[in-house]
Amino acid sequence: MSNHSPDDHLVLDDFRELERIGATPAGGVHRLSGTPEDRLLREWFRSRAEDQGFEVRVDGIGNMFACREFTPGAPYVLVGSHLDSQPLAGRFDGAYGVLAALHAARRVLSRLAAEGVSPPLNLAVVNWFNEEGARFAPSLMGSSVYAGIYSLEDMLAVTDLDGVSVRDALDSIGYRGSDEPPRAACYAEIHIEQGRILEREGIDIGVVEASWYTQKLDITVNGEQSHTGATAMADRRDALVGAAEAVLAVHDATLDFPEGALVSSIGQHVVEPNSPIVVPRRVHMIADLRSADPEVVRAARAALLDRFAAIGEKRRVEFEVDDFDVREVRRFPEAGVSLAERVIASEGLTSRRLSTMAGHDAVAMNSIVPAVLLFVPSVDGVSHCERESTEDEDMLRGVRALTGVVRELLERTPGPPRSAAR
Ligand code: HGY
Ligand code: MN
Ligand code: MN
Repeated sequence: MSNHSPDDHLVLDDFRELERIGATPAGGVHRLSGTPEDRLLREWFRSRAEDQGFEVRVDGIGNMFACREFTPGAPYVLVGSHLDSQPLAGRFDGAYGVLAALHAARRVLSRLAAEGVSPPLNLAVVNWFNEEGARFAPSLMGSSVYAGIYSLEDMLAVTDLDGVSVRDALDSIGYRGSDEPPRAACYAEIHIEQGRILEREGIDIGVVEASWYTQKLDITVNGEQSHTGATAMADRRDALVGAAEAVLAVHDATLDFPEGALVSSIGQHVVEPNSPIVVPRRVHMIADLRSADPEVVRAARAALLDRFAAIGEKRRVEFEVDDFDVREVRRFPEAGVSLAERVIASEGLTSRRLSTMAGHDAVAMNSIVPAVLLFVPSVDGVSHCERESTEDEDMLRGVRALTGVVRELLERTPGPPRSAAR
């Protein structure tokens, strides 16, 4: 017999239902933005929110806000994460945070009713559009439009590899809304760590104090299309051979720095025309560079541009390289970090501060309002893969921590707006 309370069972039962949407045979999920799976996720979110008496709004980029007003005209404590996933990925990334936010909100409503209190701030649970940036780049898209980092029109015009636009994808699932989103006073999010620190140190909750510097390189390698059988080797200008050397150069760039200082990979590449009898004319690739220190990424980027020029010379191909999805290092407000530490300790849980290498909607929101980002342990530290996992007990501890943080935030925000908040 499990020692879970009926309320804990509500959380776990909900997660078991959520993980069935877009489930893959290998135990993961495949839930790309703007797909039929995304629509099912949104309907799940809407039904859970409306069951609790929240009013659901959908804004122009498909962000969903389950709103509860306590004080007319007051700004909102936003709490949430994302329901979209990477391809063939994990059940927990983002989805756990939305589930936890819905249940933390439910528990806070009960506490407020029991206390007979109507807080000065309002509450909204958020499902952000396209946090993952898998089908439509860049990542953190919905929260970045909300934060004014990207324009709505530019993001609606972004297309996937098949040429489908964000606008058409959202229209195809009926979720390109027109509601005015709630005005944020502050933001809270809980997420799986996607690293090994909490598990290795046996810590219950991570409190994020800073986010890494990250950027993408949009790389195009241009060669010349020719016959793989009839063209003399000396006459070939093979874009894929040049791209292959560039992939290794991006990976090996990390060797020029201390262990762990830089992480880099090329995760996506498209070969044209991708025929077995044609020497490739063009390869388009996206490189992801991240470091706690912006100077490390900048130095690696400069060295890579030199390497690409040398590879182009040697392989007689041309490189075009553009920067995008650049995210500066941002510190989370100390007032929010210490508020979270206090709440977590009052719950009898342990915590430690750490940085996030991965991007999260809280990183975008932290650019406009005070944000609090919490982590729960990841089994083996893996994520963006089907064996991604977090233990039930850790999920439940996270809901307890988030509930306490949201209850506190409804009384006071941890610091002033960071810029022109909505
Ligand atoms: O960008 C990120 O790190 C996130 O996983 N989308
Ligand atoms: Mn995520
Ligand atoms: Mn992710």
